[in-house]
Amino acid sequence: MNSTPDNPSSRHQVVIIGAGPSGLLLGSLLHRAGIDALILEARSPDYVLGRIRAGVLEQGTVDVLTRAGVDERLRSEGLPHDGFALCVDGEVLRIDLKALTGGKTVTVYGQTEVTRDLMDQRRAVGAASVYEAADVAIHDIDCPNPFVTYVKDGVTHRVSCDIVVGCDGFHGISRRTVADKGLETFERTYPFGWLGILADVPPCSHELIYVAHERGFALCSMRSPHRSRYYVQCDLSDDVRNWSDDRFWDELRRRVGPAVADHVVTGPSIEKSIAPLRSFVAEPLRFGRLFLVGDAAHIVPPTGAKGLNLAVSDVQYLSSALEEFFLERSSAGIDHYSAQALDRIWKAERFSWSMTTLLHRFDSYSPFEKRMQRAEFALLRSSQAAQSVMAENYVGLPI
Ligand code: RFL
Ligand code: PHB
Repeated sequence: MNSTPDNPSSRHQVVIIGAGPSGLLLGSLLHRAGIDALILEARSPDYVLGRIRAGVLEQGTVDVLTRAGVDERLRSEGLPHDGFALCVDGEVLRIDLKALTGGKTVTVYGQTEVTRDLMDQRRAVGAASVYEAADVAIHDIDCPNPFVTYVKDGVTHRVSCDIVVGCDGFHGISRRTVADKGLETFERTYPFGWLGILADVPPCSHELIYVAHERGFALCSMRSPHRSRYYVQCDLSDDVRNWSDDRFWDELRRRVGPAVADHVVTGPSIEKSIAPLRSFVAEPLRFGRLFLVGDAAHIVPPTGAKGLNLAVSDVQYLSSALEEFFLERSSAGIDHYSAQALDRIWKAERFSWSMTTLLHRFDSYSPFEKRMQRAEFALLRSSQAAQSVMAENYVGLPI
């Protein structure tokens, strides 16, 4: 998988830190434009592919993946969804995405598969990647010739470049590198997590079901007609070891109610994990020659299925800006990147926060706040305008 020479000193136009979906997609779009980028990833390819995360792709995301030339499997295996269901205290409301948005839909296709398709493409074109790169550090971003150092197999490498892009996720080093350079952060943590399981059983419904129940939120999702993804809201302090498969299935069935529970097919889990929920935005997204992209810059709670989709819109904006920079010698695009991406990021943050607030059980809520949650759902049930706003956001705002 490593495809860069063992030379400890090299030069590339762009160094991308992180080979998650953001880094790989940016690498793909730049390669297609003839711009040479090296990707440095801390983990192994198998580790990266082992992370089970997002599952819903907006049409805009599918369009960008198509432009990157990685849409073949997505088109044959992705599941188009015209709507989803909200089930609040036993009452069901279907959000008809297609009717409410004038024909737009979403595609269910796992982040793991997107990453695999991008990795396969990168390997096939022979573009440079270094996996298991340790101690990655970014230097001189205020100069036109920044450089990045890393250690591989005990040897320190130095890569000089024109541009560094931090695609290294929430815990990466890129954002930390600029923490004392005027970076401002905005954050909300939520007092609960999502316990998720993956199981090779058919989904309980052909569409996703988001459930608000007095015992807590639940989500019925899928990866294919034979693979289901389910989540239940859990305590932040909880541990997956407290959750046998039987306990998970029992809890899920209680929350989804009898009508749906009858269709839940149970089976052994093949993955089980707890994810905390967080809203987070860093501003700005550019520091000299360093740009922040995807989870390195922002986090949304998964309730609106926006994390991966936002990463893709960042990549779309930045790849166009870098094409302008390298091919047309214009800085207009890179100067505009931060403001352009943040405009869309904040709208997705708002949507993810509002879906999270609507559907979860907050132990600290007063009776008034609980009535507000109910009133929000009552408005949705009675107002097509309210449903349209939800649908428009769910299918994705324009990129
Ligand atoms: P990623 O996927 O975190 O990839 C970052 C990559 O950078 C590497 N890295 C480093 N490499 C070199 N040097 C360093 N110092 C490095 N530090 C880190 C990491 O190993 C990794 O390979 O960020 P990216 O590419 O921006 O992609 C973003 C998406 O992954 C993310 O938005 C979504 O997965 C968020 N998310 C979900 N989004 C949804 O839309 N629906 C979901 O159901 C959903 N579930 C999730 C999620 C994120 C989770 N995380 C981050 C805890 C569930 C979880 C558990
Ligand atoms: C998923 O299938 O993992 C998934 C789907 C929709 C969400 C979050 C996660 O809102």
